[in-house]
Amino acid sequence: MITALVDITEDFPILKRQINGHRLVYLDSAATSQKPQSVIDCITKYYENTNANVLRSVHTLAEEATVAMQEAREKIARFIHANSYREVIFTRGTTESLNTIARAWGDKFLKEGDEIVLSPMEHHSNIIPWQQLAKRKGAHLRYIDLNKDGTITIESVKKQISNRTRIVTLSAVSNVLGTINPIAEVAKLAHEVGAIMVVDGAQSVPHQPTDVQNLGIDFLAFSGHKMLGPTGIGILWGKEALLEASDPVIFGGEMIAYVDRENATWAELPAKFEGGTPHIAGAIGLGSAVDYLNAIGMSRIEEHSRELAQETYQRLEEIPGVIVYGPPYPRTSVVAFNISGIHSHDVSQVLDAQGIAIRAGHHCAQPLMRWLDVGSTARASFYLYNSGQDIDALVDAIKTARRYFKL
Ligand code: 7TS
Repeated sequence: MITALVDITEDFPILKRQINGHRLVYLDSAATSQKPQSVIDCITKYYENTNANVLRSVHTLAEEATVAMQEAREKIARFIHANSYREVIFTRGTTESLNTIARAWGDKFLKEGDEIVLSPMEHHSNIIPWQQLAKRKGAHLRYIDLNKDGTITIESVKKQISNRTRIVTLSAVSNVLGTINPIAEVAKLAHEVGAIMVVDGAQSVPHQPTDVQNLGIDFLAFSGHKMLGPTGIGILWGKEALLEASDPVIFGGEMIAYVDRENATWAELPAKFEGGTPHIAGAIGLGSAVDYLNAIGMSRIEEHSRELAQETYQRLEEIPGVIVYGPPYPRTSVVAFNISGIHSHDVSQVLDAQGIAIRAGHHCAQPLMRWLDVGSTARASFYLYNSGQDIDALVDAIKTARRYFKL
């Protein structure tokens, strides 16, 4: 039996809740993770003791807040093996990070006729910014073919990459299929033709060790709220030289070096990309989440997320009438499925009545839904507080749902 990696009742107050008379079984961490007490306390303590704006005033509180935010930034830089804290930019999350890359690098360097290579398994936030960029520039999108099981092969990537490719962008882990994509190999192919490699790490950074040097990538986007941190904070990491070469996209306070009536020059990294008062409590809270993840160990978390997803895949596939999407192995953290004869929203509702929280819908991946030839799926997603007991609860509830719908 797979056991949770953490003491759930000690560390995750929300998991003590009863939902509709049942123990809460939270299987929606791909949408957002729950938060440990230490992160909640860190945010409260910040507002109780330290709250002030950063990088501006020189009083004690302002200095403490500035130092705390800088410490969080450095922690996050170490967590992903960035060369420097200057490469770590605070954003609102993955969506804002990807949009920023498309604007900051894309608007400056993409030209008419250039190509952007991506996959049909991407989340909308790793499709639409590129669609819009392509429209602005007269560039083209090229989609990598998926295998029947939803995986991609290097051969299928090679087919789309050419000397017209300027950007290759790929999620490291799919939020629907649970596939783990060969990022380092794809990055090499991108670099061979002089393209940049962008990675959507929304579902990978929370679940496996991330080393941007080893991956050999150029930009990485991820969200704090999917890795035990607060909502409204995320990271854009980019190679320093590329960030230096790119233009800022949000103009205003604290992102400038010099301003006169007609012109302005930009601040050093990372401030250049952080116009306006940042989400200070969020940044510090994310630093605290990184401490918590480090204390458990990302390798252990990786093993746990894979075990849970792989076992769930097997268990669901054994239930008559259940269709599971994506490969059985290797996979991590998410398992999307349908029960034939029941709409995924009804599945979700019947499960909720038994205290089980899953997501149903298109998961912000409509091109992938079309590729799967379904309107929607149900999806169970896991994290370090889940256990084999939660899989048992899910399996039992699905069996109950089938009986309820007389299937
Ligand atoms: N990319 C991937 C792969 C994602 O899974 C998500 C969010 C995003 C980008 C966007 O992240 P955000 O923090 O900017 O919103 N995915 C999901 C999901 O699967 N269910 O709800 C949100």
